[in-house]
Amino acid sequence: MAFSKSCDSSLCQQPPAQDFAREGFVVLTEFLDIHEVERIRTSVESALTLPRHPACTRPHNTLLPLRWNDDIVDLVLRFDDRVQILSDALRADDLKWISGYVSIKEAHSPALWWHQDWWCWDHPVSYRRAAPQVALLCYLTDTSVYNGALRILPGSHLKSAPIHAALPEAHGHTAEDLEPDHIAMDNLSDQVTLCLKAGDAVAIDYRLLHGTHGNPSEKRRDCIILNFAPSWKRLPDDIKAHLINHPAQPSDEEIAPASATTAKLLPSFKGARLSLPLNRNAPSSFEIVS
Ligand SMILES: O=C(O)CCC(=O)C(=O)O
Repeated sequence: MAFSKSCDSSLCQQPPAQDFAREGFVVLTEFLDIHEVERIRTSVESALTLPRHPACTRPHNTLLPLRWNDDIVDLVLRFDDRVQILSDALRADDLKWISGYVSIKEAHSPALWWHQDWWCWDHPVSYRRAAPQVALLCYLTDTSVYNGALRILPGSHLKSAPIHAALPEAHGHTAEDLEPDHIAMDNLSDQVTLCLKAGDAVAIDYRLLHGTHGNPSEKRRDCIILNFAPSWKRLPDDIKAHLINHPAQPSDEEIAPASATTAKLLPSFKGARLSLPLNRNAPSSFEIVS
């Protein structure tokens, strides 16, 4: 099997109907043009030369945090029409940017285990149909099952699947000890693998189960992740107070957003910032109907 092989059509599925609310994901092809991809790649190379916090390296995946005034965030979000494309695809009524990361799948790295990113499963907002948070993943390289393509389980944001009961905590340390043959590392019969081109993006509900194929290739695979609240105005105050407290957001002393578009996307909240207790474990059995 040639690891440099591009997407094998027998292994990469065409995504099903693009209904974000129902499926929990939506693909945005050619979200970035190739010149922007090149510029972002250059910025990623510089970011990689800076000292890194050890917490950013988790098994089989390195995350470099981005802040509101980072040029990579500005490069992705600087155009109103592009932000509108994202907003329309999500049917967002008050889209706000929360945080961002460069997500790296190193060469020769095994799969990233099945997980979801929602962090507050004890809160009633978790059981609304509408996504409380969304991750936009913008790929800087063509991806395939041979270099860390994303795999997702459609609909798993609204209804548990048998695998929910077997998963370690999403960003916890128990995942470090997973054997390669653990179910959390394996292919699932209902999964969809998204073999995307450099410049394509996919937006996923934070509650959606996802992971990546391994990257047995010789080359690093990079992705920019930007996280949003699609309906900031409808979020409960305690969730807003927690999100506005994210280190990626401007502190009380920081002003002057990098560009007008980025400024419009920053959330505002008049109350005090707070840190809610985290629960990253989805119930092993749930169904969200209303
Ligand atoms: O880098 C990717 O393709 C996925 C990263 C991911 O699943 C995550 O950061 O939650």
